[in-house]
Amino acid sequence: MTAKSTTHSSHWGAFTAVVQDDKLVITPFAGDPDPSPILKNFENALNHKVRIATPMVRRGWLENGPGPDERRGSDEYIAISWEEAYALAAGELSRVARAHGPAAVFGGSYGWSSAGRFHHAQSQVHRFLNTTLGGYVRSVNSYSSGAASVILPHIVGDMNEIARRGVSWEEISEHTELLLSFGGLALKNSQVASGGLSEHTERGFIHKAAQRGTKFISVSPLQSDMPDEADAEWLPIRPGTDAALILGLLSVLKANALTDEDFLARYCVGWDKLVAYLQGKEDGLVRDASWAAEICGIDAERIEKLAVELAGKRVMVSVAHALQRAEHGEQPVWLGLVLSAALGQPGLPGGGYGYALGALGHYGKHHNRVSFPALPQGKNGVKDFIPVARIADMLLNPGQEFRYNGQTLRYPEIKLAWWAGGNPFHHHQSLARLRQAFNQLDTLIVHEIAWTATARHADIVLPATMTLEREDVGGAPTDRHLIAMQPVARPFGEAKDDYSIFAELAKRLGREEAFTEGRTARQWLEHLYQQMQEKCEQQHISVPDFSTFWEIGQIPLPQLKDGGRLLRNLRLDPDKHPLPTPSGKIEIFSQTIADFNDADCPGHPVWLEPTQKPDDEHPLFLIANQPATKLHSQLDYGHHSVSLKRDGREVCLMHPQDARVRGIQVGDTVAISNVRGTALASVDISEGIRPGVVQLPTGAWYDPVDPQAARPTCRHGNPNVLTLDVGTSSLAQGCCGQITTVNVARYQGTAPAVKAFEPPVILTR
Ligand SMILES: Nc1nc2c(c(=O)[nH]1)N[C@H]1C(S)=C(S)[C@@H](COP(=O)(O)OP(=O)(O)OC[C@H]3O[C@@H](n4cnc5c(=O)[nH]c(N)nc54)[C@H](O)[C@@H]3O)O[C@H]1N2
Ligand SMILES: Nc1nc2c(c(=O)[nH]1)N[C@H]1C(S)=C(S)[C@@H](COP(=O)(O)OP(=O)(O)OC[C@H]3O[C@@H](n4cnc5c(=O)[nH]c(N)nc54)[C@H](O)[C@@H]3O)O[C@H]1N2
Ligand SMILES: [Mo]
Repeated sequence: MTAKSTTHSSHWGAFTAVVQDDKLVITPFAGDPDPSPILKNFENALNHKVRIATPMVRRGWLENGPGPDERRGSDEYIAISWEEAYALAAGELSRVARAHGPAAVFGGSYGWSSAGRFHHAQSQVHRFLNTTLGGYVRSVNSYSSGAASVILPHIVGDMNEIARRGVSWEEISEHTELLLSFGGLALKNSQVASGGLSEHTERGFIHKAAQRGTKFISVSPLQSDMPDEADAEWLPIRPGTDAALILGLLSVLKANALTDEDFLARYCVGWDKLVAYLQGKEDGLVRDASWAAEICGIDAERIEKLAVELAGKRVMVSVAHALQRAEHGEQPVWLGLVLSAALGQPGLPGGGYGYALGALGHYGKHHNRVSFPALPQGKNGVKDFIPVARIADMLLNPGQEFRYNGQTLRYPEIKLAWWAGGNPFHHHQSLARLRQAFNQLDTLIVHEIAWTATARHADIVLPATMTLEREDVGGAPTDRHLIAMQPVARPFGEAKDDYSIFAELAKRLGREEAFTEGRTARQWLEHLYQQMQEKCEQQHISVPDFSTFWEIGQIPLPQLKDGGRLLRNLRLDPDKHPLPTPSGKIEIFSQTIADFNDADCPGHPVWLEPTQKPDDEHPLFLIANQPATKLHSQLDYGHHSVSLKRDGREVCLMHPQDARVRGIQVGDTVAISNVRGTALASVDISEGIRPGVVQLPTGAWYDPVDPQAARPTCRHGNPNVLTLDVGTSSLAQGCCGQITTVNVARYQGTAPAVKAFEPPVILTR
């Protein structure tokens, strides 16, 4: 008998899967024009030795009870039964809640988990803590767009409207004459979208636009950030200096009377204040092309020429998420908008500002008229929160004040953290500091599919099923297909899905009904589907019933073509469609932000010198960007990810000049170091990176030689041992993981073997 092929979905694409002769065979969704190679990471994932088979408790925690402990990250684990695990976890949660209240529980649980919308682990944690404890300390914003999501509402009124609901690829391919991209439009990034994507269309649209005559210009330290199809001009900028470049461009436009003064007067406020700053009216410093060239490393003549080239054309300006994941990351986001406004482009077909276009497969897509509902999370009665990337600050400095979006807030005192569906030892900066922070906790509880570094720091580890082992519904508001995610394999070992784990825990806390509402996982899927069906009916959209949907595996959903509507409507009638900003216009100057009085984010965009700049000891910039071979740290042990490592290590990229002076050759192992630690990586050498810059993608599982070291060495190549754990500014407190400074040297002797995918020592009783 041949096994039945099932439909499924992931953040990197929809597919069908079947187990044949004990091998998992994955076939991309038939309608996908450009499927992602990341699908191959599933092939060996189901039974990999690094998966977690049973619940585990950390030895030090079991022996000594809850409390701060330096052994987290290097301790042994004891395999226990589910009954024991439920008793320990429910007991500890009750203890902490009784002794300290729900405001001592951190449930932010940031992370991408898997594509299924019901088993979305982070939503499950939130619902569990709300329904059992009445709340928890949460986190706001994201590692993706920490700075942008705070600044954009102030200056244009809404982030979503100019990012996910921005000008569409379709419109760009038909109308745009020049696409000026800061940070590129890498296809490695747009192959991913949360909730899944059934069609990868970016390559096709970029090709179509280029064929029609769109000129692409990529401002980025890495040439490969722009796909070959764009046939782009590459301006290799010094990392972290785009704000200065844009100020220079604005100066040239103004000096040559190339700005659209009508647009600036009608639809914007504060241009005069920015002009005064450009001309040095406040401080005598003129921010012209030569000033900018000095900072950003692009010739003054090229800056002058670029400004002139932009004027009078249908121009789209895009700014990648990456630029704002750095000190003062708010500024390039603000200035990208100002540049498009100075050119008079917002609201014109194929023109204006596309924040994060190309960074994810959601952007530039049309929106579904109706989307699949999210799992309701209940009500959180705790008011304390942190900007998501301030986790280590919170754990290390309880009670300390911090600034955020004009407010002065205080870090709560956390005793217990609960994490499911995220990997802080992937996503956070300065990992030695993060370890110190987690060591302050009484208890860390983690649900994971495999022994990530986060699981290795947990006190109670609960083994979760991976997506292929359960049923769910995959879909994104920007994807034309809703996918029935049918199980392909039985759960690994004793793994259970996050919902079942929480349902059992809720039962022990006397809150089962509140958490489950009496539904099994399948009944929740039917319930959520039915809600969508009702919304469809109201809009006269016909969709089949749940059982038919499940049988056929996928259904198409009708879409709206309303991308870019916010600025188009503003242009149509600013009185009828004012922006949701205080002035109703684009805020080149924001009185609100000015009144916050934070020197690191004043009332109009500025160039502020970062602390992270090369010096004698750290002569090179490090770019720590998204990995091409996987999503974040997920399935790093998968075939595709492993096949592109070398000696089991992540590969970094250097310019030939930088390699030559250090005696480094392709394939050498190098030590990338700074005051915070060292990452070992294998080297590739290419002219496609700006001299003075090294690139090491994120995603290699943290694998410290000595986990307790103050300056750890990661033998696998995780760049977050090196990155700096500070907020972007007092305004947004976003993550600054993208850029730091380092030294690079050839590794002398035999480099230690990578052990990231070997489980910790497990004792059985
Ligand atoms: N230096 C630097 N750092 C960065 C960035 C950068 O540019 N530079 N980028 C940042 C960005 S934009 C982001 S979004 C973050 C991403 O950070 P994360 O979202 O935390 O990274 P993931 O690897 O996706 O973590 C998801 C985890 O959930 C687990 N998982 C998957 N499915 C399930 C499930 O069903 N149940 C449970 N319980 N677990 C599951 C996976 O095994 C994995 O460990 O990283 C950030 N970190
Ligand atoms: N394959 C894959 N795709 C992904 C992800 C993944 O993990 N894997 N993660 C997804 C997620 S959650 C997010 S938020 C997005 C993130 O989207 P981004 O943050 O935009 O992605 P990155 O790859 O980190 O950065 C894009 C490029 O910006 C360039 N860059 C870095 N610093 C600067 C700078 O100062 N100036 C300029 N001009 N350019 C700079 C780098 O060369 C880098 O390759 O990606 C998504 N897509
Ligand atoms: Mo992200």
